[in-house]
Amino acid sequence: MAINHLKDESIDKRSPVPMYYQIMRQILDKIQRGEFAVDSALPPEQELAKTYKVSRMTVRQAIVELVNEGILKRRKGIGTFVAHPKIEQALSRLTSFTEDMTLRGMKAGARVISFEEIVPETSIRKTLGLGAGDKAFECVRVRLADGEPMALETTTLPVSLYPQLARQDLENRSLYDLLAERCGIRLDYAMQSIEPTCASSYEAALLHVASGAPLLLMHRISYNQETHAVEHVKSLYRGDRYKFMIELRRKPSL
Ligand code: 16G
Repeated sequence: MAINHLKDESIDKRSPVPMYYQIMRQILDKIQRGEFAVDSALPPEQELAKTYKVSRMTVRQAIVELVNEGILKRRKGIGTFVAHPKIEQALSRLTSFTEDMTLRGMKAGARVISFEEIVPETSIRKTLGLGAGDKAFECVRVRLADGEPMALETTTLPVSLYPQLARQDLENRSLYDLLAERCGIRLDYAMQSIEPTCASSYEAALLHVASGAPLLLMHRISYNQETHAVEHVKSLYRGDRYKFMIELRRKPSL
């Protein structure tokens, strides 16, 4: 469904706010008001340029910014569309991907890309409390929500904790369910970092995004009730599909 033609919109050319930025905000506002509906096509650049009385270059810059923020989505050879709102995820609880998706009424999936027994790199070995020659399983999975790739996870698990773990155990299965049911491991807490990064061409192909697209890189180390590290996970979440929420409370004394 195409979006109705824009009404004449005005841009303040003398404002210190760049023109492309003003256009961005106007488009964003239309999306928020539902005037530009999810999945509908944005009017062509030429038409927007005419409406805002600016060059196509300026319009393009506004669109690129909105694409980078995940608000608009380009479909090759078809056009630019209003993207689905990002998945909002709280960072205050230790949950699994499966639990997060189920909570949203989405179906969680996992496609195993590789499953190997390795001697992990030094920093991961130290984190997991492994000795020099100690082995771990390294499993790379693409995590899917209703069949759409959302994240790429590299999970490292000490072999001694999960001796019988096999590749097929992790195909479309929840690791946390498996750890609880089969190994009796109850996770207690985790330390997690989050930082921005860009998709390499390999990661981009697996996540169905453009090479160089923004991603959120996370490292999680999860501990059991005996404070032993039981998993190290490096996750790459799609920046165009995810938004992380943190609740901040002010201390009464402040
Ligand atoms: C989440 C965790 C990941 C964990 C996985 C287990 C982040 C950044 N990562 O994706 O560390 O291994 O859940 O999910 O949140 P599962 O039980 O569905 O396999």
